[in-house]
Amino acid sequence: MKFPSEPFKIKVVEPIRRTTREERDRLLREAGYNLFQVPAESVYVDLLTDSGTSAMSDNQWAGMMLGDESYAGSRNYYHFEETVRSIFGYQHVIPTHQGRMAENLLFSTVVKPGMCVPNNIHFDTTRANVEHQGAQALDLVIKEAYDPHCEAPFKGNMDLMRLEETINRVGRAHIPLVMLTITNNSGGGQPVSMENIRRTRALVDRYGIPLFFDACRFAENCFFIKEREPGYAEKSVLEIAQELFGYGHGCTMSAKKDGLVNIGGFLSLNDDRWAQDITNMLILVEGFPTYGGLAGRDLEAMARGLREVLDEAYLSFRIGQVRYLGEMLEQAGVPILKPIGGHAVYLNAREFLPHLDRDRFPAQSLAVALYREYGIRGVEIGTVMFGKKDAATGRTIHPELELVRLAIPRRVYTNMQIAYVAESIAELYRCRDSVRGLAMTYEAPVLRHFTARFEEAQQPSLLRRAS
Ligand code: P70
Repeated sequence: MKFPSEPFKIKVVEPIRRTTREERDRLLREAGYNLFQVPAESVYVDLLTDSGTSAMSDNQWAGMMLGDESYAGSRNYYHFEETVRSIFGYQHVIPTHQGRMAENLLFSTVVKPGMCVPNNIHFDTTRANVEHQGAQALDLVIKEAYDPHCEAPFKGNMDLMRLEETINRVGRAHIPLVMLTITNNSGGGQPVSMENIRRTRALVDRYGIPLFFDACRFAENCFFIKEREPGYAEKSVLEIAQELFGYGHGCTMSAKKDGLVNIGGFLSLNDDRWAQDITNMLILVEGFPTYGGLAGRDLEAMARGLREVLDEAYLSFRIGQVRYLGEMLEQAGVPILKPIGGHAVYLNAREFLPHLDRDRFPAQSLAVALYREYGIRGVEIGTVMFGKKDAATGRTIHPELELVRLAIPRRVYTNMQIAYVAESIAELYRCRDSVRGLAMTYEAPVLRHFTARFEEAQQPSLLRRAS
């Protein structure tokens, strides 16, 4: 079988509702054509994010019942700490309620105004947290990352020439740490190779700069290393993870992805001084160090999830399911970003809707059409999310790519539902000329994509399907 079938069976089901096209049309108008404003109950297949949307296993739910809700020293914390140490290998383990709090604690402790933090590509919360400290968030990924047709196996890699040039230009004193996001979410869920990580470490060592990972999707990255990098086929994903994290000094993690939980995160590092300062801040803003904004049961679910995510039968199903969607779309001629990412398939909206000018928000228009016609929700990763106004001319500076991300929640949808998504998108592609553009009527000053409002630039499209 080309695509591994599900290595689990379903014990609990959550009903989902089909809506009519008329209903969705009304909901879209009420939501100002912003899919973040559409109630989740009116979505059939929800691919907005893979974050916090995983299905937990019976083993995790059983662990929830063993939650020890003591304020200090809960047994679940010790289990969690031991699990994180055994995979990531860093001395200090600091739980947080989700990833961005780990980022906030780290950056507010070590980043000062005027500094800069290089990364392959910063995710929006890391970028916002770096900038919040008055520092600059620099993206130094290899240039192939911006070519949607380039099939390179490790398009998340750091451009080491640019990294060295940056260190020499701004000076070591202005770079508190270098980060690597695994997998590189903003660049299409692409992995970073072990060789690139090893060489990044060797480079930062010459300047005495610590290397941190944004580890949200570390298991998926390690699985790609096993599949694609010479010398790793015979190693277990756990061994690969241990080697990978061994090249770093610490990591931030949103366990809402590869922790297989609905809420949770952590920060783990070796430096005693940084850990002490971060822990003091944690007590101020998040909670006591043995729970960090979570319940004991959440820590137990996270400890168990971090072990389960390394199961290779799970990972080959997981990566296989995303690939299954991508390959069905490719066969139908739908333009997607290549290679297919670890957690999502990204539709290339400029090629999907070439008749729409970039000021008509092609990726947003495509995401809206997908919801209206089929009840499928993806997320725009294009001008709405990353476009910037040029202060001098008032014109929009567009990001490199105009994408709709279809992020697949872990262990949630069956391959039949994934096939429904592929067939729907193939059908939409056949009538792509009828998709109309949008005009923005409201935008907030920061992170505008969550609350922006739009209106249709022309009459709504009328496709053949009724629901
Ligand atoms: C996503 C979510 C979160 C994230 C991440 C990386 C590489 C840190 C975080 C923050 C966010 C999202 C985007 C669009 C719609 C809904 C949600 N990524 N680093 O889906 O973690 O959310 O726990 O604070 O990808 O990619 P947290």
